[in-house]
Amino acid sequence: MEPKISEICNGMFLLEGFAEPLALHKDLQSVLDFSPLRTMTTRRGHAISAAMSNCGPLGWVSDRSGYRYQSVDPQTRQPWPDMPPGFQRLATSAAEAGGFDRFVPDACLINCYAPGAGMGSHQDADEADFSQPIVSVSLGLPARFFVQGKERKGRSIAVDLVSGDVVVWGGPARLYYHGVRPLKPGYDDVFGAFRFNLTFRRAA
Ligand code: MD3
Ligand code: FE
Repeated sequence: MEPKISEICNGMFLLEGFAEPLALHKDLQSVLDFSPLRTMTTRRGHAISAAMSNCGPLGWVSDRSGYRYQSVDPQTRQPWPDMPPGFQRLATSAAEAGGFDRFVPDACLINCYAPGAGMGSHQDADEADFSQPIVSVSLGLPARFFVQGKERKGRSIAVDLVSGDVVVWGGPARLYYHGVRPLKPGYDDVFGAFRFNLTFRRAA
């Protein structure tokens, strides 16, 4: 399938159908067999509604001490599982399609949304170098994503993402506030009653 590329706003590129959900499903399953999905909490002790895990050299974690990237899974006390080569290739080629050459992610955060789960407006600002893009891959149930801008106020842009869609965020959009509306129930032939999102980053 010929992927369709559009620039939604400053540096935010939507690559429709760029990823192959069935191929990613197998790799995702092996990663989650090693480092299972779990509920993380915020510094204040509130549960984050998306279940999370990671693969690659660094993983994003949140607990009573706050947010950070670390090389060891706090649950298994082992390094996070390797980033599958198919994940790396996808992230690098999607970034290139968005105009970012030689993107090599060192972190892949896996978010899993059940119906009703969402993500409030936030910035991704825990990484070392904001000139590096972020690549996100949507799998399973569709979701409505929203983007605000440099500040957490005003009108937001809505983007509906379906399984296989990839978004590349660079330039000004890299630090825009964004979030995910609560997921509607449904069923996906590959991923069942869930939405998964893979977020590839250069954290260090
Ligand atoms: C816009 N996840 O994990 S991915 C996150 O669908 C996160 O699970 C959402 O936001 C999800 O932090 C959205 C899309 C995304 C990722 C990074 C961004 C959008 C972004 C960084 C800057 C602006
Ligand atoms: Fe984010």
